[in-house]
Amino acid sequence: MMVILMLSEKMTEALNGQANRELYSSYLYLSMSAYFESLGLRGFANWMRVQAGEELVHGMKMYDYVISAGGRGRMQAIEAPQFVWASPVEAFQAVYNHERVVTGLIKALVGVAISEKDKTTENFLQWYLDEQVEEEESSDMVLNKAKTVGSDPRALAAADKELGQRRFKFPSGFDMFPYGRQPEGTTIGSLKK
Ligand code: OFO
Repeated sequence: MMVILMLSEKMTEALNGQANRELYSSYLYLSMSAYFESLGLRGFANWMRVQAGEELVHGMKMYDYVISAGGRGRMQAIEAPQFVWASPVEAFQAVYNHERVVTGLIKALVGVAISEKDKTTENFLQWYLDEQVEEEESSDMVLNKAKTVGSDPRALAAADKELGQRRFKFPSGFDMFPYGRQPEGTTIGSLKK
């Protein structure tokens, strides 16, 4: 397939940089999932693992966009995330804070698209802006839940059960493996009970 080069160098670099941050987000949430696993809170671990899957998709969606616009994906080192948190509340507070930072990064990326007069990329980034609204809302909701639960063991067990219900879903139209059909059973997000 012939691709018309559409992205400026600056735009390509900025998109590759954000794809890296999305993968970092995935890594951060996977680290939190491992933290909750270590506490025996598998529902909390599930919520974080689904979140990690979503961030991976955000990064891949950006990577695919760079390619479809004639650019080249550039892999860079992914920063090591934090390893331990003082409490579930502290971890969820960190999720909320992180999402606020990411919203700022996406807005800055929109700023690059505007300065590069790149309307197509600006439109593409609208999906990420909408996603950030959802992510800030959902992380705030879970943070409040964790605060309410505190250290009450029964409330913690109930919240763990509830967060264990979260399931991963690919965004509509997104193909994680665009090079051909994958074997059955290769879905992200299935958690052994
Ligand atoms: Fe990629 O949305 Fe959260 O960070």
